[in-house]
Amino acid sequence: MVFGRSERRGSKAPAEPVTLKILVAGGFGVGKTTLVGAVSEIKPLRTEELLTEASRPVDSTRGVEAKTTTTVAMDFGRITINEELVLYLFGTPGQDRFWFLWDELATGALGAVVLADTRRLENSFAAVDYFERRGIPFTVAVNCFDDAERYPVEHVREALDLDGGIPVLLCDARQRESARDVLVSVVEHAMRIATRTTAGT
Ligand SMILES: Nc1nc2c(ncn2[C@@H]2O[C@H](COP(=O)(O)OP(=O)(O)OP(=O)(O)O)[C@@H](O)[C@H]2O)c(=O)[nH]1
Ligand SMILES: [Mg+2]
Repeated sequence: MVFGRSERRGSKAPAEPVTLKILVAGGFGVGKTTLVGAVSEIKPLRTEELLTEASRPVDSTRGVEAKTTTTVAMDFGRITINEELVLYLFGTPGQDRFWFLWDELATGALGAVVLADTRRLENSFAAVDYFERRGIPFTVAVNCFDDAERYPVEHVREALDLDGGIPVLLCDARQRESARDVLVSVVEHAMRIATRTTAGT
């Protein structure tokens, strides 16, 4: 959904950029907060709480043993893609018990990133399913953790049972340029779908 664009008729000032809402989703500990923090040009809003011993059996930190906190509401950030386009980023919580927040966060979103970790691909099944059911365009981005085995994107597409048209990319959620490429892919994919729908194909 396009939040808005205001033309300043009769004024020499440039038009305001289009602002779009993008969700950064995926399973527990795949790097959502990291990605929003890496690309955001404003200090990202975070809602991190300490992981407790009691949550260990439920939320496996296998592969991300250094992780001590988890998102309990959302991450928020902003990135200017160019003078015409600004993205507002909403990172979802990863733990299953916060699913009830997703509908609120997804309202008005143009599209989404589903981050995945190939060591725990099953953690991102639910996010793929969520966006498919609601018809929200998404790109799958494999966050390449240093000690994770690398797989070709076509293997990931097969494992997640994705349609051929859904973009699948490899990324490093810690790197600004890499995270930016993922967001541009979401916008391009959503625009392609919108154009097809408008053309009635
Ligand atoms: N090596 C490596 N570590 C990463 C990468 N991305 C994130 N991490 C680390 O992995 C851990 C999990 O990252 P978060 O960004 O908190 O993950 P999240 O998806 O927001 O987690 P939840 O909100 O709890 O679901 C953190 O300790 C990060 O420092 C990456 O690309 N490579
Ligand atoms: Mg998080």
